[in-house]
Amino acid sequence: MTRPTVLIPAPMHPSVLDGCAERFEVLRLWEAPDREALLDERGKDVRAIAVGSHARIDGPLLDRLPNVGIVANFGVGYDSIDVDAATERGVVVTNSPGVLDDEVADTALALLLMTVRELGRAERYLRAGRWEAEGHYPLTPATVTGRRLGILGLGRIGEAIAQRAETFRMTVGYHNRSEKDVPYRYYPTLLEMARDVDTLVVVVPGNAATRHLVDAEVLEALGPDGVLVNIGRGSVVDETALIEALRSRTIHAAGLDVYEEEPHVPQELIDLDNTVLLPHVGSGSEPTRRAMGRLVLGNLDTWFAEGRALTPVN
Ligand code: NAP
Ligand code: 8YV
Repeated sequence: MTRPTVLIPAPMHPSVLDGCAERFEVLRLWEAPDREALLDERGKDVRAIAVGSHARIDGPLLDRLPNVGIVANFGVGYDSIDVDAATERGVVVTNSPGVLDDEVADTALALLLMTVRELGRAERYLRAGRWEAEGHYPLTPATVTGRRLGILGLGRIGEAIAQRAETFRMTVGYHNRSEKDVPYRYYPTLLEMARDVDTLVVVVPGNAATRHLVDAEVLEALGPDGVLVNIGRGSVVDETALIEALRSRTIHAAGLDVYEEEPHVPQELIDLDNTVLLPHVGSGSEPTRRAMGRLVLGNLDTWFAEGRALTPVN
């Protein structure tokens, strides 16, 4: 029996590459000497796409793959996929929700602790021999216990962050488009929440509706004790406004895992001493990435066996 053909546009976790190779005929587009020729010659054979590394999947690409039925994304965020274009062409898009919530929430809390308690800087101080030469690292002006946390995007990951924040004795509020049945204060607007909290954690999806939701006005409302953590998507925060707010101490500090133009990180953010910058590692452990990979393979298996997907988004 011939095996279905799956297109993989960009490198993915080895567990997905190996799993696909066991099940399907795989076209590894990024390794093709002539990608256009591969798409021209084999496009009509492709029945599924497995995609990671935030590779762009759009209408013009889908038009070259007339028999594709499913795009299985490695990641819960699917902002690199034009879902409307997929839906118009009858293509199902899937993501990998749920299996990474704890990892990403842990990273968000780590980022908050590192930012408020300056732990990265303190470690660099020790490694540079300055403890012995100059004495104790300066006391941090702020502390984590008792902070007033506002979560922009109380979804799966947001709730895992809220649970952790409670154990740090923070008060928790949130802003979503709709109120949830949770024991946290709901703010109908982001601005109202920013005025009321001193810590803003961003964990909404990146899309046209969330683009630059965190702008100069929101940062001003967060205020001089304010700490911003972005573990969601870079596009949600106006990076130019953030740099200015950090430089002028309109807010106290920021801890970031995601950026507007990844992997580019503006030099201004790197030069500032009130930033903690991680290279999009929120879900980046082997166990969690393997769990995400199993969901990608599970979606493909279920699609080919039963004509349905496990975690469709359209
Ligand atoms: P989720 O369960 O769908 O939660 C998203 C939340 O955002 C929902 O509660 C939703 O509530 C709210 N929301 C959506 N659009 C909004 C808007 N325009 N204004 C205000 N609130 C809005 O998603 P999740 O699994 O928690 O993941 C969230 C995002 O985290 C992903 O999309 C991804 O971009 C990011 N992420 C990053 C990493 C990393 O490595 N840094 C890892 C995983 C995920 P309403 O629908 O009521 O508005
Ligand atoms: C990964 C993520 O960095 O799930 C997401 O939305 O941002 C992260 O888990 C990514 O998707 C893997 O390429």
